[in-house]
Amino acid sequence: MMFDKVLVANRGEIAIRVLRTLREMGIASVAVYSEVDRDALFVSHADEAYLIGPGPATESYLVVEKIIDTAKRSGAQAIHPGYGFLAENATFARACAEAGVVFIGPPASAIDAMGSKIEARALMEEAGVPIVPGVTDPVDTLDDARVIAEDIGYPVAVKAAAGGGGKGFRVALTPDELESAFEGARRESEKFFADSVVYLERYLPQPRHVEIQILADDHGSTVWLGDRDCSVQRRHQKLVEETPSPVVSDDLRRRMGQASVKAAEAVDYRSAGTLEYLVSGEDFYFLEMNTRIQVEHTVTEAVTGVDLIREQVRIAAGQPMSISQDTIAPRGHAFECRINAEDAENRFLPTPAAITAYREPTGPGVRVDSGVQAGSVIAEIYDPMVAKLIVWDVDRDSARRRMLRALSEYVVEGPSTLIPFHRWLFEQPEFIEGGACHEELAKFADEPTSLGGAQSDAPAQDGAEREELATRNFVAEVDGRRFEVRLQYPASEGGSHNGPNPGKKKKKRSGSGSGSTAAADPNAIASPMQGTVLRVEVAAGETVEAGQVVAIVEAMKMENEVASHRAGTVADVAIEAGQAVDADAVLMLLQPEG
Ligand code: MV4
Repeated sequence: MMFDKVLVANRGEIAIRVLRTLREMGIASVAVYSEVDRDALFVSHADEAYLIGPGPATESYLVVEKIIDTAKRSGAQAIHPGYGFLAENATFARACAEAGVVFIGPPASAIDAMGSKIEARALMEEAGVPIVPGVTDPVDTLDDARVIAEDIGYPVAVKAAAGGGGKGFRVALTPDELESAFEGARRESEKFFADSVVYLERYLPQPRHVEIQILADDHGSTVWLGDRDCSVQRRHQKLVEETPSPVVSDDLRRRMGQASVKAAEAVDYRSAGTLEYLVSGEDFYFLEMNTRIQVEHTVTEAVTGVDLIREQVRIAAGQPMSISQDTIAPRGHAFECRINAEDAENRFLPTPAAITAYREPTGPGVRVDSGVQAGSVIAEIYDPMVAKLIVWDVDRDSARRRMLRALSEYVVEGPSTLIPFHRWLFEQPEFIEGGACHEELAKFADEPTSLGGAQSDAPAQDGAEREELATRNFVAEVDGRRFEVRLQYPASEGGSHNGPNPGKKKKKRSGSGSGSTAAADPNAIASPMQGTVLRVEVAAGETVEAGQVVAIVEAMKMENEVASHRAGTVADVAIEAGQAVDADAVLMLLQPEG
């Protein structure tokens, strides 16, 4: 029996994505929203909506009882969790079952089985799915790690058992790097997952990240729906996804698909799921299984024509899926660009702000899955990924050009977004050739970077002189010809609609908390960002090499290694572990050179 009413336990673009399918299926929908999301776009896409608490997700979107109570109160028979929040929470899946509400997702046992990366590796090995060479048991001590690493052979990867998506992932290229990789992975895992269990794998140099979409129903059918290449990542954050992978042969793809079906069957999987692999040449190695609908499911939908959310709902209602392996026929090529409210030119830092003007691209082969509109406020407390731009065309290069066309139509004013970054990336020769763009992305590692050229909204500035620029577009007519004029001015001079305000005083940079700023002192090692000092790696009097890590600063739950910009002797350490620092704050001083 199909559901009459379904609750969507999520927010933003994915809530809208699910609500759209529910409406198409004739199923009444229920949204839940936090106080911060009262005016959010997704709420208006639902038939009913319920306030579930304050902004922080731990007090709203993550509170199992509130979500289940709301489902009961509204008469919803099932809950779709989207991705993130409660999507891969086995306790939530079980609580739903106990409350007599259907969880639109896999069985709790399958979530559990894939939750521990170590257990998943053992299960997959048993099922005949190739895994990255390494151990399938926890590695408890550094001494054990040394022995195992020699056995696996360097370079080795140290990974958190509870991890995934790169959290608690460290690499030791040589034995002398093992201690810091081991301790780093442990510490990060403890912090994120309250679990310090780690394991060791061979580190594969420059692999591709290729995943396989699967669907499984209660009627004995498990199918795979092609691959997605997610190799363009920065700090384990995916930026662009595409299908089919430009580096995967038809034979490799078929082997990966068949292995993925075996993998799903081994854990008695139901619903939509994704098998992540590392690909190197014609070989593939299981990394992890994501037991949810993923952000990038859209590119699979674009080439297969299958509505994956609709299949999830059908499967959860006990129906057979509407497709079979021999009716799945991917056609053409699709790309997805994540439109994050982030500034690529400033280390991809989030740019929460109100959207003052907004226009989405449209036209042939273009899909926008967005959670925002003009007037929306992008809140600091939620994910900065606010929209996805998906294009389809008959082949990769046509799709790439179509993406550039769509990006050029996309207008977002207010926050900085990744639109200028994607316009730059999609023109890079390495990207055009289907490369993973490791070097192109490395440019954006630790310091402000200019995208250069006319594409950028904020062109190059001298490092020390750099100041945030605001942009206003004007139209000028000269001799009856129309010109679009982009005016840029220091953001500190006022961002009103009237443009620059010369009367306003310049905003002072930095200041409180951590004392002096590095400005242009060649002897100062500065914090690249506002954050908290986790560790200080050197003491006054020690000599350091250029590039040596001298401190670790945590910001937005990321550990950032601060390296010395030159060789020298530490004259003075200005900070200690636990201390809050501003961006550009002096962490330590080197003795003057010469
Ligand atoms: C690896 C790896 C190399 N060897 N594991 C893990 C989480 C995901 N975000 C990428 N992960 C990797 N795991 C072993 N044994 C390299 C990566 C990796 C990566 C892989 C493909 C494409 C881009 C990547 C960027 C960073 C890390």
